[in-house]
Amino acid sequence: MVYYHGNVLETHLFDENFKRTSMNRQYGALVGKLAVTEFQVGKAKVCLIHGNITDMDTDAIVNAANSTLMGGGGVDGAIHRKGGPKILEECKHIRATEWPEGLPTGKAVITSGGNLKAKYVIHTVGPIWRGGNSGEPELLADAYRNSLKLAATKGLETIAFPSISTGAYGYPIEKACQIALKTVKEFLEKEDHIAKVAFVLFSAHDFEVYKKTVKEIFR
Ligand code: AR6
Repeated sequence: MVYYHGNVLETHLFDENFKRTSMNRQYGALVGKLAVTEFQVGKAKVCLIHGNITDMDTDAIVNAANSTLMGGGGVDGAIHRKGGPKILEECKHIRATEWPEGLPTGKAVITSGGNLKAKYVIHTVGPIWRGGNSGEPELLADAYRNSLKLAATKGLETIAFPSISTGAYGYPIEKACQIALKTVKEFLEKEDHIAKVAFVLFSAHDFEVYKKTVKEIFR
């Protein structure tokens, strides 16, 4: 079933044949998840996916890391577990050469994807939520913007984001989601090298919040 809300194409993957054919070609391993919502910004497609980012076969997936770059829990742990030791080795090299004191909040660096389907992992550090008056919105926007800039600089065309800062770092999902969507929209309006941005939401609740917010921001 396909629905249009303005420029938002909403596709519900309830039909088995549809799942195996057209969505399979577009989203590969991701089918089998509940739903994908897709919309257009300039030449780029932006989609919302309820799923696991480590399954993505985009050029890059983004890791919600911490400044040590040495791994952790949440999406960071999942990426390192599935991607294998090569990613950590490259992170150690980045720490030793570029960022001996740790990667500052809002910055981004890139490693290979190790054993992941994605060719690269872009590691960024989102802000820890401290009530909203400690520069959190700007720093969260920086994390998205710097990840996109790095992808564009490397000539990458497809990139997948998790919901940065909304797990262990405690950023309220409704507020973080607005920033994530606005920052990506503004970036894509100015930059035409990126062809697809996916937001991969792990929980059904986060996916619903993104679906609701996308209709406000992209109406
Ligand atoms: N795919 C997509 N999203 C995921 C996955 C996954 N496999 N696993 C978790 N999420 P978090 P943060 C979602 O805590 O808040 C780490 O320990 C999760 O549901 O991973 O930026 C780092 O090392 C949540 O919505 O990242 C840092 O120390 C979102 O990813 C710290 O946590 C972000 O949750 C960073 O905290």
